[in-house]
Amino acid sequence: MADQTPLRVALIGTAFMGAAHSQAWRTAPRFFDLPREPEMALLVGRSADTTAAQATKLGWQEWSTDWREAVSRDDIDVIDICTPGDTHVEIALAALAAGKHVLCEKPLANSVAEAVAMADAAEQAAQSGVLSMCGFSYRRTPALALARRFIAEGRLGAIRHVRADYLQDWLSDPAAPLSWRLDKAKAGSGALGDIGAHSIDTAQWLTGESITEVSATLRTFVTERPQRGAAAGLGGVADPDAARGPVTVDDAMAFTATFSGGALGVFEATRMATGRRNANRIEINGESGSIAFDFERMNELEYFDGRGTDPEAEGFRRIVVTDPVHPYVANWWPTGHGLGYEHLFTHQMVDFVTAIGAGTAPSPGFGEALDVQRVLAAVEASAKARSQTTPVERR
Ligand code: SOE
Repeated sequence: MADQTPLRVALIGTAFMGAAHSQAWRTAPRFFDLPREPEMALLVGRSADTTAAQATKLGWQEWSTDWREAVSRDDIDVIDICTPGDTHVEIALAALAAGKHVLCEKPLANSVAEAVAMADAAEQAAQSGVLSMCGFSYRRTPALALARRFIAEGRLGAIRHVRADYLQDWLSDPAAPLSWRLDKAKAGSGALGDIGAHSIDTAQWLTGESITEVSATLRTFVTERPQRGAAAGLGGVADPDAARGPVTVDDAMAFTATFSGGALGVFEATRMATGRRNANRIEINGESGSIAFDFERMNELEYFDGRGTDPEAEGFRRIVVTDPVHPYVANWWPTGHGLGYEHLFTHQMVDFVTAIGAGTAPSPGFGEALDVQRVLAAVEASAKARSQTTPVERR
């Protein structure tokens, strides 16, 4: 008989992702039938004051400032890692060794070596039924899940072009402060790993193909910034009196790629595209059709069916992805009422808990997340080598 005991969760991290995951753990069992009911047992953070306040606000039973407590307690089943990348490997390895299921935020780690260690540990733990997943949350956007279904059904035919650009602007202002996302030691990389990793994962997941080679450029436009004062929004507010410090990651990246099926990929990610708030966009052109998506219009998917019999009426059509026939949508609102960013995380918990209940591997597992990590590393290596750069001749 299926295990119907509650699934007791400890979440590590109290900031943006900690809050997003908290609402998801709370909401998932209220809107979806889950094999086990998640219980929000323990919230872990660095500062006692902040963690206590967030635990009350977000609905956690207990709080702690020591993640090792979460890993060593017998009454915890899941460790949910929402901390900066430099801490992922240590927490994940300890949690897997203690027999806890692990959900880890993206990118999986700060280096390929760390990601390999995590993927190996996850593979070994899976043999005793301990499961792990990486939080590439955009996979849970109904419109993208629909796009994947279309591609898997063969509607687009062989894929020729993948064009993915993830554009944000929260670092456009040179006075925006330093935060951990600008520190290579903590974040691993900048726009590349923070948001480019989403595009890489989405592209490989949608097409079912992997990126086999890249040619890349990384750019840092603002090399020094004021130190962070108070927390607010994504990066916090600058402390006007503090000394400035170095930005050690990329502000923007661009690369071309080859996919295993032969498609040509063009990727761009930046947190300095003024006016683009969270434009996570992807367009895929196949021999018989295309899809196009922009997260700023997340409830819509553009679809071109080139196999039609009416050339006069041919063109992209805008599918409003809010019908019960669409992925994840049936459990929400009446047709046309739309979903938001937070729903991706709710769907992520639904998929994770469903896999735990069924004892099947959740996706993306750490192995798939390692594939993304390898692309991030190749992009950095290519940008450093500049092997493909040819100067333009000028008179
Ligand atoms: C910041 O760029 C950020 O919060 C990313 O870290 C998230 O992964 C993305 O979903 C939104 O933007």
